[in-house]
Amino acid sequence: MTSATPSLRPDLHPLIQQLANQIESIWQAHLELSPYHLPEDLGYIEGRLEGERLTIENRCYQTPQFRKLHLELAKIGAGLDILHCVMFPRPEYALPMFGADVVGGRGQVSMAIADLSPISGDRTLPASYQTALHALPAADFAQTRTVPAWGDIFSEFCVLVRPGTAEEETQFLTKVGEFLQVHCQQAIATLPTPERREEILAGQHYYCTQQQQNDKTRRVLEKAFGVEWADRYMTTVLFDLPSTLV
Ligand code: BLA
Repeated sequence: MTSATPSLRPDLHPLIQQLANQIESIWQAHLELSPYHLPEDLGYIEGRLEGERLTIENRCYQTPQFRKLHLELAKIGAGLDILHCVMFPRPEYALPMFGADVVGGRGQVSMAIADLSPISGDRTLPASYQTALHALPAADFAQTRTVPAWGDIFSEFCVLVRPGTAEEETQFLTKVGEFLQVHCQQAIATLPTPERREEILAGQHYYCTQQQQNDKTRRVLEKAFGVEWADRYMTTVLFDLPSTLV
């Protein structure tokens, strides 16, 4: 899956480059990827934030189990590098939402989060996920970060940290790899449950509306592209609500 668009990757923090490569190679190894088309002006975007250049690069795929796999890389001036990734299951599959966000730059990562977030009516992960996730080696980070108020969507397995050393950056990379291996293996073994569609859609709606309340993301996008553009981007690209008609 190569593309002719310019790539931000070599300019980004090494952890972000490694995560991006790992995410795409696990997707390619486990899932049947086909293209997913974003609104045409939103694939590769350039703006300006307080005189600094903001560049966003999006990669999107779909698969039989996932309506959208989204990997986004962004660079703001020389100091801020971002990786954002969400896997949106199709509403026929009672699968959790995988999400990751890493914010870094100038040699340091200030925030790294990865989770498999439940979307079922009782807000718990499927039993098979719980078993697989409990069996993973425990990660140990010196600095965990406080979950913001809108973060009630995250599971007990959520890793939200400020990795302080190269060893902790590697640990985060490993944890994301483990989450993705579990998720892809579980997803391809899961049968569709169309009778749970309403419940699944409601869970995905709640996840997206909570994520849309992340003021830190919104502020960065508003400063670079304006209030209306930021709102459109957050609600149609980052956290679009699945249509109830599809
Ligand atoms: C935090 N997200 C942040 C921060 C910035 C962004 C600047 C603050 C970093 C810090 O405090 O050190 C910015 N993130 C962006 C931008 C984009 C982006 C501009 O993705 C896109 C262009 N966010 C997600 C996903 C999750 C997520 C999928 O996109 C989780 C699965 C979480 N981001 C998340 C959380 C915080 C954050 C929990 C910390 C929020 C806080 O402390 O208030």
